[in-house]
Amino acid sequence: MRACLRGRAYRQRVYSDERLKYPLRRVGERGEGIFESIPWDQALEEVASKLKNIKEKYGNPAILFVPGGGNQGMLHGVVSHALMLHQFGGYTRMWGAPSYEGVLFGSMATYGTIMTGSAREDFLNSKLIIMWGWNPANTIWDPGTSLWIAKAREKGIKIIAIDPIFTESAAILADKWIPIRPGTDTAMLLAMANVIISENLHDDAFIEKYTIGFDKFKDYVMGQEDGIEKTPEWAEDITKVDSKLIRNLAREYSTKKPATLIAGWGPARTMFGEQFSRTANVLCAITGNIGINGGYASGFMRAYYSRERIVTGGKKKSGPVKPEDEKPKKPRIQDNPVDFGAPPREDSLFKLKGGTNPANTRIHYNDYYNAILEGKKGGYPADLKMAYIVGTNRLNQFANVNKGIKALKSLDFIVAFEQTMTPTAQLADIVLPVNTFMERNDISVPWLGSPYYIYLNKAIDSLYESKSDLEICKELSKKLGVEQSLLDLPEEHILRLLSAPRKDIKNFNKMKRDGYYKVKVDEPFVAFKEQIEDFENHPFPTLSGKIEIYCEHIAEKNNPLMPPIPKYMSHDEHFDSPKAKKYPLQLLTPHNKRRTHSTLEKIPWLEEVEPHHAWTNPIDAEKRNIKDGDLIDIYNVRGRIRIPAKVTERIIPGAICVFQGAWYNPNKEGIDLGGCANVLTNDVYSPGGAFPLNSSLVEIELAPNNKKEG
Ligand SMILES: Nc1nc2c(c(=O)[nH]1)N[C@H]1C(S)=C(S)[C@@H](COP(=O)(O)OP(=O)(O)OC[C@H]3O[C@@H](n4cnc5c(=O)[nH]c(N)nc54)[C@H](O)[C@@H]3O)O[C@H]1N2
Ligand SMILES: Nc1nc2c(c(=O)[nH]1)N[C@H]1C(S)=C(S)[C@@H](COP(=O)(O)OP(=O)(O)OC[C@H]3O[C@@H](n4cnc5c(=O)[nH]c(N)nc54)[C@H](O)[C@@H]3O)O[C@H]1N2
Ligand SMILES: [Mo]
Repeated sequence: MRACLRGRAYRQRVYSDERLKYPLRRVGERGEGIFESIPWDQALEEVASKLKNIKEKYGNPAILFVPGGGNQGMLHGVVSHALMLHQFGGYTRMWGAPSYEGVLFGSMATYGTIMTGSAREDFLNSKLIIMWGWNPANTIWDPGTSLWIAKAREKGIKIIAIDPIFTESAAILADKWIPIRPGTDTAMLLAMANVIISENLHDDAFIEKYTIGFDKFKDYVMGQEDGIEKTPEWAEDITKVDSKLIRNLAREYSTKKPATLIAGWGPARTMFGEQFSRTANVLCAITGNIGINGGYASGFMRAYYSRERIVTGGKKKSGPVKPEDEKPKKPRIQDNPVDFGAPPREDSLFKLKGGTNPANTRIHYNDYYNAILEGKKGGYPADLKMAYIVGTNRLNQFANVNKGIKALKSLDFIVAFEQTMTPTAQLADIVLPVNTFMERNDISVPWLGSPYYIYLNKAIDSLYESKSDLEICKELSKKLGVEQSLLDLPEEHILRLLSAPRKDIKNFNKMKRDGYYKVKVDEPFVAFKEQIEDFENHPFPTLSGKIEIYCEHIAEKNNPLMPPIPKYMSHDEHFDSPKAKKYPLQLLTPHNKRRTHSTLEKIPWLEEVEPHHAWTNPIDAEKRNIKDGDLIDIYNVRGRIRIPAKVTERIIPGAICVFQGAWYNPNKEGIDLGGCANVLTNDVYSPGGAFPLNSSLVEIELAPNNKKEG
């Protein structure tokens, strides 16, 4: 394992002047950014008294917990705060993960599980690898991913990248780049299915034995259902991908068995993103590429790193489970008392364990500004009075920043636990300095399919007056008068307790000594091997026990925008919507190599890596008289940002790319000179829960005077 460029630059962040040094209290107007430093005890006293007052006056649901992914360890960050607040009676929480909600829905609907990935080593058994909206050279995914793809390429395995952007992965890992119009991938996948079915290239025996609903899908794909056959020619108009190319790729994918189709999370971070994910899963199924070495089921793409923990399938485990309706015996991180007894949301896949995220919560994470602004009158479950913000630059990282400012300003109280003065923290009443993972002990757990636990041992003492989340919660608990049986223990003791249920960690002391622990496996994991090899004893964990091309659970919802078989649909921020006349460009907001979201902004070494520019194709630039390096405005009804243009053929015409994570920094007219993508994105969500952060229409123009300000 090697650190990525962000890991290597992290030391500059630890010692950065941007670090918060003392507890701060707002003195100016909210958002003005004027604070005074105050002693810790006083700051925590104030937070505790606000929490108690609001609880007394309005009840726990008036407290909105706003957690984020700033810390990925087992203990610090969100975990400590959630455990404490549960003992305090809970809070209103939100459902939906921006990373993957559409993919989660698609994975659950098709397979009934998120454990659908395979070990990276297995790439070497494939004959063709399609990276569909996936850029691991930049986003890493788990350590070793790029290395294994590079090894596959060395071995002569053909690798194709399908992405509106010529990404780092397309450039260095792939043999071929297929540019595609954003948000239209489902149409291309359907056209591939059309070719495969028309030319009888599908795997009949596999379909018959392991899937349900193929006939209904076939009717749709062949045009029986709606009179439109989903041919490559039909898809060419929509996707801008040559029909011959679609036809050839369909033939190649279905005949070069085994083949790997990796349907990424980026194309699913769109309106109807769940349809993309489901259609890709269906393509894997009808070609029989599931449960075999060198094949790939796509889906959520989580892989087991330990044979012991394989729980998919098995007669007892599959089938419906009860919604979360009982109070558990011991406090657990996921158990928020405010949610106990709440019935599952109608639109969720609540009959499937893990089918939604989580099923008994009412406010979608991308809808919470409306929830704050409208409260119970607007049909939301609570009138929200305070925001408790931990480990997230929420304002910057979620859609519709301008609405967010209005919503956050309307609250009675905001506390943020942060390391730097982010645009979100700027809006808080109290900002508390948290230390970094270099200044405390924690354990990071494997992401998706990696076999590595990493012991994040404390390297230096806390800088300035910063404290760890655990230390803060220990003190705040006392002031709140809540009993903390778990949090009161010493840090290492808690870590031992939290890692105990993870049977993969066979030797805690060894992990601590070596700094990491690699889980040993007999053979690299391949999802659904048991199902395919011994179906009688290992049904799929869906309601039918089979791969669901048609999902009855979804059919029951009777929602045309959530069809029981996957479909291609347009929406009002799509290239063909009436809005596109005024705002003709499709905005992409992917993850950038020089930041982790908004973390690591303002780190000199990383600033050198790539300036924050808007990527625009020469065809679009020329029409608007924009030259490389010109300062441009990117705008729509939600707002306006001003950054330089990078005119490049690395992006398909009609699309524009503003990497997410740059810090919101408005001038006096409210134009964002920082180039925060979420000034332009829409705070709505797809019927399956996907965050449409890659589905916004915008227009661009030269900035007045074309000179840099601010
Ligand atoms: N460097 C870096 N790495 C990270 C992160 C980071 O911030 N920085 N964040 C981490 C986190 S939390 C997550 S969730 C993951 C996210 O990982 P991903 O979701 O995979 O990352 P993205 O870059 O958003 O999207 C991947 C690709 O999808 C493409 N894409 C977007 N829309 C479409 C579309 O409509 N069609 C097609 N075909 N392609 C499309 C983008 O151009 C991009 O190249 O990354 C993780 N890794
Ligand atoms: N337009 C657009 N927006 C996106 C995305 C996209 O693709 N497009 N991707 C989305 C995705 S996938 C994700 S996961 C989100 C991520 O969004 P966020 O979870 O908000 O991630 P960051 O911006 O990295 O903010 C994390 C914050 O946590 C702080 N922090 C770090 N460590 C700790 C700690 O130990 N304790 C505490 N209390 N704080 C800490 C950091 O200083 C930082 O400010 O962004 C989403 N936003
Ligand atoms: Mo994410």
